[in-house]
Amino acid sequence: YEMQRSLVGSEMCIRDSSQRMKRNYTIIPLFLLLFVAMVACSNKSRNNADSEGKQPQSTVNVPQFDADSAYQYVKAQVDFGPRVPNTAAHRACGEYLVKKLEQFGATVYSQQVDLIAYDGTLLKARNIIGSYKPETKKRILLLSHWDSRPWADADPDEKNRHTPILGANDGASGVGVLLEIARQLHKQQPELGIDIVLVDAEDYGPHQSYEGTHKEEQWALGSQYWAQNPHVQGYNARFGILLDMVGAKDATFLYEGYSEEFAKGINRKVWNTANNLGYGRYFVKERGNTVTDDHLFVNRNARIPTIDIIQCSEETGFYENWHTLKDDMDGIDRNTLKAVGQTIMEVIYKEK
Ligand code: AHN
Ligand code: ZN
Repeated sequence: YEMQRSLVGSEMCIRDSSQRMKRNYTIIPLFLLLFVAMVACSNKSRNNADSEGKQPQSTVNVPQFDADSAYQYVKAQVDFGPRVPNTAAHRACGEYLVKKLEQFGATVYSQQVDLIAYDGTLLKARNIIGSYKPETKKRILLLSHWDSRPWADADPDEKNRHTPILGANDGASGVGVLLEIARQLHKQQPELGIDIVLVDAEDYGPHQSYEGTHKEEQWALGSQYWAQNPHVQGYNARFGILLDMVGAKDATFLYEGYSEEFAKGINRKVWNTANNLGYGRYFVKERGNTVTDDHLFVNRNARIPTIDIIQCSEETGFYENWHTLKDDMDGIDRNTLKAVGQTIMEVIYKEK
């Protein structure tokens, strides 16, 4: 309001002085004053640039990833309820994700496709892609699945094993981190183009009680579709990073097997970056499990070297509340979101 008032005021000043111009020459010192002010201003901004970075071309300022913001994006998804394909919550969350990526200035692609699950269920699936600098050839791919598992088939309580899960960590955490990265990308773009690919129908793999054959192709249906039908023809990226279960307190991320096989150098780049930032207690430089996850099909079918940042543990293999009804917001810790988010920010903004 104050700003508007002063604007109106200065406008009136100009009108007043132009009327005076016809009568006398007081306008000349006014122009002089304006000129001096303009020179002073331009010097000031140049001085600021000098003091902030001596060589603006060689130093990149990596923005700060806001973990509170990421946490809110995780919660917003969980608040829809389980995001199981063919449900109203799933459709509403899909709309929310498209809206957020648009709000954050991405070029948004939506792939709506019918996919057939292992048990014959037709899934109304939707891959959602947000692209930054879509015209740029040099690109980085960031992925996470946004659906949640239809059943808590790993729940310790047998009667819960056919109830859908909230997937706060398994699903929403990775997407929450990527939405916060999108918000940062809107404010300041890195040199490379970035594609945020939110894949659907990752977690509709066979129920633990399923008697038929278990195959890896029964998982990650959305990423399999995307790898064979990318959002733009001939799509390629220098490398990809998949986020899966990146929000639990004291999570540890180890070198996952397929990531080592297909993209060892990217694993080293990311883990070294994390350790240099002081996140070595999360990014532990040890070999972990081999996991059938979205990155497998991106590596195999799209042939983009892609790693999986996924929580591993000795006891259960994954996150302790994996595929249980306890995978809710209580398991989400901002410090872990920050460690993962800031590491990815560092990697994507430093890439030349
Ligand atoms: C399998 O259980 C075969 N893969 C785990 C991939 C996954 C499920 N990630 C999250 N949920
Ligand atoms: Zn899962």
